[in-house]
Amino acid sequence: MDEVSGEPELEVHEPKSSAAGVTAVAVSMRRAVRQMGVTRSARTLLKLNQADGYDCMSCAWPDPDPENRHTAEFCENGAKAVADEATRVRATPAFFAAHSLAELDAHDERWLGQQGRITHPMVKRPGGTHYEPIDWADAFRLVADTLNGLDSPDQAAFYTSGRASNEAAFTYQLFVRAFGTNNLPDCSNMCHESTSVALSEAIGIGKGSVSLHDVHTADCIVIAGQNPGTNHPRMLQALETAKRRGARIIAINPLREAGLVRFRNPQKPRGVLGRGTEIADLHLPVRVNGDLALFQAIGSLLVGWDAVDHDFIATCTTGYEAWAEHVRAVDWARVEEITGLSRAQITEAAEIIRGSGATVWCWAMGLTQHRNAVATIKELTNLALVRGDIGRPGAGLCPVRGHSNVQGDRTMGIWERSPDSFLDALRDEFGFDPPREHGLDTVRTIQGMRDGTVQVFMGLGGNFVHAAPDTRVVTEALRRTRLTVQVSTKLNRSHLACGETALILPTRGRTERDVHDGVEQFVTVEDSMSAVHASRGPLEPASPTLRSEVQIVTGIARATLGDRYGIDWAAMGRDYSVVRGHISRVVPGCEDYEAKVVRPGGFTMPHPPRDSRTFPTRSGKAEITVSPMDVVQVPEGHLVLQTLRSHDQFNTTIYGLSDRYRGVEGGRRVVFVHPDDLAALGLADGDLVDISSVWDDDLDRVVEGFRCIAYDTPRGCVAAYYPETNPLVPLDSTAEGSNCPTSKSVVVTLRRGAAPSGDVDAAGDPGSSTTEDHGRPDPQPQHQS
Ligand SMILES: Nc1nc2c(c(=O)[nH]1)N[C@H]1C(S)=C(S)[C@@H](COP(=O)(O)OP(=O)(O)OC[C@H]3O[C@@H](n4cnc5c(=O)[nH]c(N)nc54)[C@H](O)[C@@H]3O)O[C@H]1N2
Ligand SMILES: Nc1nc2c(c(=O)[nH]1)N[C@H]1C(S)=C(S)[C@@H](COP(=O)(O)OP(=O)(O)OC[C@H]3O[C@@H](n4cnc5c(=O)[nH]c(N)nc54)[C@H](O)[C@@H]3O)O[C@H]1N2
Ligand SMILES: [Mo]
Repeated sequence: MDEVSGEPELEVHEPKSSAAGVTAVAVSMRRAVRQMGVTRSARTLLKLNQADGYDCMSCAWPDPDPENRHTAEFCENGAKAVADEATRVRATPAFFAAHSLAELDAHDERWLGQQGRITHPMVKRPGGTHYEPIDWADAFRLVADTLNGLDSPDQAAFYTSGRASNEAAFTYQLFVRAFGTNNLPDCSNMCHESTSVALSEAIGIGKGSVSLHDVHTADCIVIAGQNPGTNHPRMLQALETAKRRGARIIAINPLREAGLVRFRNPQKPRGVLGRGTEIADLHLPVRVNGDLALFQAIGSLLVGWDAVDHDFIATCTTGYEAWAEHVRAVDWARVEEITGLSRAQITEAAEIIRGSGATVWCWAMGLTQHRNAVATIKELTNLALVRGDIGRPGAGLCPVRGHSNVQGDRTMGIWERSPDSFLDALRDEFGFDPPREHGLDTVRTIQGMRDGTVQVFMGLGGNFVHAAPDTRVVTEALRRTRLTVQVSTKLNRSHLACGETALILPTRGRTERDVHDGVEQFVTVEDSMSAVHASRGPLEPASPTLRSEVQIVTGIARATLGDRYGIDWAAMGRDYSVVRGHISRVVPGCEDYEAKVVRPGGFTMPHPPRDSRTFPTRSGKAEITVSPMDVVQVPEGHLVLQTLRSHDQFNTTIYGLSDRYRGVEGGRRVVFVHPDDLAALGLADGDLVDISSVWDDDLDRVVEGFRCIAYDTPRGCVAAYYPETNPLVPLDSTAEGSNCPTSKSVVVTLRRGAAPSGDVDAAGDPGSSTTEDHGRPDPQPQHQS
């Protein structure tokens, strides 16, 4: 602790060389008991990811078959997510009366989250300084009147965060389309959108093609741009199973992340006590955004060795010849420069792939958030296709999704560009013709609010202000609107970027029971591998006033639309099986939904490439495509910044200040830099710097007071945490084809900064020149390695 400020002090240690193990179990239990108490912790955690329990909200990794689940089928970070939601702390109307908006805005994101569960619907009136309580009926009326007073339904945008259940998502998109717009931006627009676009074009469906069994039985697993030890810890168990069966694992990542190097399985005594399993056989420390070149180089070697699956290529694909010609001609000098890898390292990877009878190809945000992300993912898909790694056991494409139900939300129609077939099915079920013009995605919604064309913003979950790029721009954009509506469990920064009028509609979470008129309701979710199942929370809701997301959405719909089109919103809000009945008739693959979701383990959605090697693309074949080799351009003296997650956060929710595996404790304003880059800039480990990003408009984008950490990252590539660095990501810098913000390749400069004074200015922010970045700079750093 810092004696003056009472804040913990930033400490930097050597990074860890293995993930999980005893510490992980101890940390999760300690956190859970502190927030929930002993009995509540036991009751809650033992139902997590069980067939008769609820689905963990921390990630979309699938559950094993019901018969193969452990008593404790969760990870450290899942336990933190549960403890965070099931906390006994409450943000009541008295709390909001005691704190003005300006006061709340002076606190950091972690403090906001620590104020506990919001208990009552709250409103900020025009000109108001505080949130005050409002009745549910009045809140719904307020939303309805504002929406109905717009000149056009397209002046409203309806955001979804990927935690919403299928039932909430389905009713929400139905309401939005019945209201008359396709403005359905979602967190996926900032996440795996590049994946959805690339896979839809290449294989005809935007989803991964593997099951958990495929991962267990693969010969080789490629993990590109993903940090499973922190973000999908239960994946490590699957990797360990695969390793024991002899799989070889290639990690492609600028950083040597602990979970990729070694894993100590806390579920097994051997894992707890022993040295653990070596996870990666080969780690390729690729330079940020070097993957496209790397995959083309691997392709070049495979073609040169004739190590491709000619039968599969001939029967199932198009475009092979053009691609083979393109990759045969790769310029190796350029490949080595772009990737920072030697030809020998790349050859070693290609040899492992050549020797593998079945490869699973995994990726996450390290591939999706670059300007050329769609091309990069198509190139990875090319490798899977030429190896015939689709639609056979132990092989396939495995985009590892983030939010626990982000994939299900898309299946349910949360998409600003849903295809006509889906809209036709909605029309046939509900008797109205949904709008056909594509709606706004996340980036375009922000542009619309900024430019005044979007007047109402509603968020079904999430924390738009801190999740979106260009924090200052998005804050100001939201403040220009007439009405902001946030359906939330806990306080976050987005509640402080208010429209003229602002509503907080508090909701029940996954951990909580949902009983209407004495009948217990359940919801359904879909994981990263297309398995759909039921989820039932065990706890009493945080407050009796709370409503479920389905009740809130149907309540707003009823208030706004009355009985337009004769849609029975009240019935759907009362009994979710009515919603599931509609889902079964609208969503392909969900026939007989009610019966299938209650089976233990649920059911798996159809996936033509996986199930029968059929490809619903334009050509009817899987499309092997040619992309020019390119990379983000970094001018002399500049660096490329990737923004990533620490081990102690869930997206914008900051649980604590311990990024244990990377050796950072007690603070988050740090930037990881190669020691030679530090030296070249005249800096040293421990120095404080300001980070500025470079973009061709006139906005100054700077975050201040970041402590440099000399770190094992490729030359020219630096890393810092999201969301503190979101003010640096330019709104207009997005991936070609998917419009996903380029959060993993931001061109920046580092400049020696002034030591923080310790005084907090009016905006509560001593460390940033942008008004919205409220992170306190860490007090005087101390090096301990
Ligand atoms: N505990 C916890 N779990 C989570 C989340 C959380 O915040 N906390 N978030 C959830 C969500 S929504 C998501 S989308 C997922 C995110 O899961 P990840 O994608 O694992 O998340 P990031 O921290 O963004 O990590 C990206 C990884 O990509 C690497 N990387 C960066 N740039 C490049 C590059 O150019 N090439 C390559 N090959 N690698 C690169 C980084 O070093 C890092 O290891 O996790 C989900 N699960
Ligand atoms: N720079 C940078 N920016 C990024 C990323 C990055 O890697 N770098 N990653 C991007 C990615 S992958 C994603 S997915 C987005 C995440 O974007 P979001 O999904 O918008 O953000 P979260 O932080 O997950 O949302 C947290 C809030 O959700 C609310 N909440 C929690 N549980 C519930 C619930 O059950 N119901 C409701 N209604 N609300 C709930 C709480 O109020 C909490 O404050 O951020 C993106 N932004
Ligand atoms: Mo995500």
